[in-house]
Amino acid sequence: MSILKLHTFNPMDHGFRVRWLLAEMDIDVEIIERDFDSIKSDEFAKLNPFKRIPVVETEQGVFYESSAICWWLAQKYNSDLLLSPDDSNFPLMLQWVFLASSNFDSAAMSFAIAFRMQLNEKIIAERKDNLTEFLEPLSEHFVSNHWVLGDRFTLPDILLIYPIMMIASCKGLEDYPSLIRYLHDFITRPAGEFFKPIYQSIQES
Ligand SMILES: N[C@@H](CCC(=O)N[C@@H](CS)C(=O)NCC(=O)O)C(=O)O
Repeated sequence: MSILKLHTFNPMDHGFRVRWLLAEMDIDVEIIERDFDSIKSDEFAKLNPFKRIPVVETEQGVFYESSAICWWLAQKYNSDLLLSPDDSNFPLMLQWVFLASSNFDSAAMSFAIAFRMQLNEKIIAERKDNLTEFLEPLSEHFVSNHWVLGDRFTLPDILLIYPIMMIASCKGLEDYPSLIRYLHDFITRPAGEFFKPIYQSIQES
């Protein structure tokens, strides 16, 4: 039995990051599928008072916030997806971890929610427009960099791909071929086996 339990939505949510990281590290996880009503319950509030997922239950306690969970797990299992603080690129890695977890993530979710809930076209267009200031520099970055830190695949790639994938699933990536290339290279990594049926269902939805 796995020592880790991950509360997550079907087909996916920010818990995607945790699942992917664990797959990269070849660590088992027990998935506890949740729906929107169940995460708004008093019972779930005992796990996360903010009533959001993902949440992990571990031998060290119960935690939420996908990027924090990923950082902790990568460090706990000594993953080479994290640079050492002595590495000259460490601050750069940190910069991308926060970029992937803050404004860009919020802007991407805001667009994806509007698109999926079929809010009025003006709102969808506005939220898509708000993404441009992120997508343009990102797209430029991935013209000359294979991964976030060049040739080396690291944790911020796992964090960054979630909002990029959500945008792609809402037809928001068509104008950015380098980001389509990045997404493709990411989801075809060996760790992505578990994800193939999930990705297909997102594309079809
Ligand atoms: N910053 C949080 C975001 C968590 C989050 O917003 N999760 C969404 C699912 S992807 C959720 O629980 N939504 C429920 C709601 O908005 O009420 C993280 O990275 O874990």
